[in-house]
Amino acid sequence: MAINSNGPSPGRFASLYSEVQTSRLNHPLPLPSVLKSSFKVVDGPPSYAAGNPEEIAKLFPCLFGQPSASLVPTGADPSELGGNLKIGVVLSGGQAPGGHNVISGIFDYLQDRAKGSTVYGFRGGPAGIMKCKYVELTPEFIYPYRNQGGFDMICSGRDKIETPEQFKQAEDTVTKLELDGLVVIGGDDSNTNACLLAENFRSKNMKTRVIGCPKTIDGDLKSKEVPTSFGFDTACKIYSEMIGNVMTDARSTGKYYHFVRLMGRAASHITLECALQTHPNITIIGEEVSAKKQTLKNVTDYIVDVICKRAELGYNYGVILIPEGLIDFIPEVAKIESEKMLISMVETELEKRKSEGQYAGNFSRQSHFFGYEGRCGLPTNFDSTYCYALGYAAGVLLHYGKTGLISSQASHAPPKQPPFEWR
Ligand code: FBP
Repeated sequence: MAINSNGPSPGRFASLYSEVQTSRLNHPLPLPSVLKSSFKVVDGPPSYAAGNPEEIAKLFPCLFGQPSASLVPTGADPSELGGNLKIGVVLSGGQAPGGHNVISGIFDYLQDRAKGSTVYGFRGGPAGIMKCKYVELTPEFIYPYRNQGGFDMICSGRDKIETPEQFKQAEDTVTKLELDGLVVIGGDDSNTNACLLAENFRSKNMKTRVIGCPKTIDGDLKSKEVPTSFGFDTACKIYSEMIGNVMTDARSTGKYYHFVRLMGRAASHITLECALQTHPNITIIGEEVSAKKQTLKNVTDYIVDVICKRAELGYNYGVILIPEGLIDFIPEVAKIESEKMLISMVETELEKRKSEGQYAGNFSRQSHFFGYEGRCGLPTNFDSTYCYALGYAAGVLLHYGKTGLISSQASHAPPKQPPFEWR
């Protein structure tokens, strides 16, 4: 049974799924045109390091400088390469909408072009590789997760394969399962770890190849070659809807300032994107605070200045976005709930200004943290399609014996219809 358009009827899941989830099961997943017909993999430019190339070359003596790979349309059919591959897949790090579709894409590629192949899902993240905890993925097992949020198909974890003992455990597992390939679906740390695994297997002449897929809602795993990480699009749209609701609430009552902290520990990309989508009254961007060497007092004063100006106009309400990682950008304070700390500092400063006759408004506030709500939502059409293509392409790369590469989709020409021109 194929999972593509002729999987089990979504009606089977009606008792478990909402109407929306059931309708998402049937949402079509168009592949980029190059993946739909005959193609071959050709070598691209050699890999390089954006910084510290000498150090990185020493860490990856087998892989550094190897060529990247691109897919080009041709008369060749990858099915001719033969099948019977054994592939493992692992979800690593924080959840991001679309992970299930990456797995569906890998699985469908193997069903379409390498028949007779087997896919194992490692349970609970990299720990599943080290402990050899896995499940064999079948069409029936995978299908209900198609276009659904979360990582619950095989679950994730934040363990890393770092020590010599852990590398040995990973070697034992891939040897026991006779894996031809392993796909690591993860963020920057996880993909670095994937590359170390690839280097380790290659240096020992093991047959297992490793391919990464770029995931993180934080949106900070990107480069010229990797236009975006999956999950960012969905998470920002979910948060933006919630922020929009809070903005409407604020305007409806005219009563509160809402301080909204948004997920994104090391980067403020989510906060910036949500600000662009919703236009709140104030947005604090951690990288900007850091670049301007601002202190907490500077940030507080900026917020208080805006609140005072709005009060003069008769507006004693508003919405303020704060990135989760703000405190990491201001080294002077420890890790605490930044929105609550800012509220307290803003209240103190407003009281001071009131006593000095500089502020005559009313200040009531609410605090929010929008984080986990956005990590497991139903993937948007973009993330659904992007992830499916990422997984499909990861299957191609492994079929062609590639290792130490990250699967990527990019548009080389302004697309008429988004997914079809991706390569
Ligand atoms: P990944 O980089 O692994 O995708 O996770 C990043 C993140 O979304 C951060 O923004 C957030 O602070 C963190 O996960 C929280 O995750 P948890 O509480 O599950 O460790």
